[in-house]
Amino acid sequence: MFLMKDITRDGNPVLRKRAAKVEFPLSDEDRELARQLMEYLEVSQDPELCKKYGLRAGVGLAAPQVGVSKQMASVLVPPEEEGGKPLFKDVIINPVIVSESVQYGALTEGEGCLSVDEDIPGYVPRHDRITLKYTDVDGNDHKVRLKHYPAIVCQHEIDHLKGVLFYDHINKDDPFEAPEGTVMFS
Ligand code: UDB
Ligand code: ZN
Repeated sequence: MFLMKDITRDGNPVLRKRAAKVEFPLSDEDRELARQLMEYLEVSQDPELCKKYGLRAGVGLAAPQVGVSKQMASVLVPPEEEGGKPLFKDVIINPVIVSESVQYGALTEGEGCLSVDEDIPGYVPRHDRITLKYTDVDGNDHKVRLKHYPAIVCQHEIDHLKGVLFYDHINKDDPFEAPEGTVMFS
C-alpha cells in the first residue's frame, strides 16, 4: 500500500516529465500499479484508516506521484451525500481531453496537491466542462463528459502526466484574479 513516504514531492524531476503512454494489454506490473493508485484513494477517504496510516485524504493520484512516469491516474470523487455513488471513480489510462468549455471553473479555496507540502494560495482556473477519453484497466475505451469538481480533479491529474503542477496556473501578479466568467465553487 502507498503511504505518504512513497509520494514524490515537488522538486523531484519525475513530476516535471511528460509521462509515457501505457501499452495494452496491461502488464501485471501496470495492473498492480493501477490497483494501488486506487487503493490509496479508498484507504485515505476512510477517516479511520486515513488517521491510522497518517495519510492525506486524496481525490486523485497520478503515477508520477509515486515515481512512475506513465500515463495513468486514479480518480475517486466521493458522492455528494452519504450513501450515494461516487461522482467519478476510475483509473484513467492514456487520458485525452477531446473538448473543453470556453468557460472556466475554479475552486473558491484554491487547490493543493499530495506532492506539494506547502499551501500555495490562489485561484487555479480550469475548464468548467470537459469531454475526456481514456482507457480503463480492462482495456475498455471511455468517452465521458464531466463538469465542475470532477472535471477539475481530472484536469489536475492529467496535468501531472504532462509535468504541470497546479500553481503553474495561478496568476503571478494577482493570485486571486480569475478570468471573467469563471464559475467559482467549493
Ligand atoms: C487532493 N484533496 O487529493 F471532496 F475525501 C487534495 C489534497 C491535496 C488536499 C490531499 C482533496 O481535495 N481532498 C478531498 C476532497 C474531497 C473528498 C476527500 C478529499 N488532491 C489530489 C492530488 O494532489 N492529486 O494529484 C488535490 C486536488 C486539488 C483539486 C483537484 C485535486
Ligand atoms: Zn496533484
